[in-house]
Amino acid sequence: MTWELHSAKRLPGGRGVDGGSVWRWNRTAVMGIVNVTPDSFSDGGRFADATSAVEHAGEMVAAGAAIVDVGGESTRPGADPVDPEVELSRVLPVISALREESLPALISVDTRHAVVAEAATAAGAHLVNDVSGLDDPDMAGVCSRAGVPVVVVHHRGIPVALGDEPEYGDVVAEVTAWLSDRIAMARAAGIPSVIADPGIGFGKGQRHNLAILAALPLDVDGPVLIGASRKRFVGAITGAAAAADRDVGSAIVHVEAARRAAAIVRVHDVVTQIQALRMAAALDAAFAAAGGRPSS
Ligand code: PMM
Repeated sequence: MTWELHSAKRLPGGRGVDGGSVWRWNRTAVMGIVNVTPDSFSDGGRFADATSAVEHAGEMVAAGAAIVDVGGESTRPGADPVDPEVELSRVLPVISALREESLPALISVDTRHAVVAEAATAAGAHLVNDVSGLDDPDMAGVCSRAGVPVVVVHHRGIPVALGDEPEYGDVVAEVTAWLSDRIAMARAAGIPSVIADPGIGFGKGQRHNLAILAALPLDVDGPVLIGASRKRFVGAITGAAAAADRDVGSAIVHVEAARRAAAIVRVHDVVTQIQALRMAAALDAAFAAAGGRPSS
């Protein structure tokens, strides 16, 4: 499997074309999460100041992350929306510092606000990770003008309703159709590449999350990103009440997503995830050589 991202900007590790670049990869890439927020549900605000966020990003890249995702707004259930000015004051120093260090990884900005995406891409972010999937009417234009790829995330209600469990008729069909619409919208606006994310946990309960994972690879035109890291359904299934204790369960979800052609997995614990992906790839190769995996 080979995926590619196109950008008008130079991408670290990308091949230069027409002033821009193409970034190709053929093993599931790991995106490391850098939450520059005081109230993150998953890492409790440990990286809320720019210095520790930059250090943490560097460690994740050293451990094998190909992308670092810098976010300044918490999407945990019950979180208050953050003013874009505040969000910018959190993410810009981190993005600028990472660019100054010439970090050998793509820098993504996790935001649903076009003004934040605009300033972040001007400061050097290579990718926009939009958890609202282009809901902001200015977002598609901003990403198109910046010439950067975008991640569109399926959601129902951000951020306050994140924990709610809405009704779906056929969750896989509805999420797939919605993603296809947003991909078409992004392409029509001139965004060079689009990554589709079914939004694990975004207005979805355990059965919805599991149904989506079981339906991978989704029938969408483009690379798929899965972000299950430390989410509530992982805690519910494994019995790990504290978010920080959910890394093994999260890694297993992402290994299975990788087996089903997820192009990117978004994680907090890069070390555990990289080990799990490497081990799974070696075992899959060994099982294939021995005649396939046993069926259960
Ligand atoms: N989840 C969160 C935030 N950003 N972005 C993408 N593309 N996919 C996700 O599943 C996703 C995201 C919420 O989790 P966090 O607060 O631990 O970052």
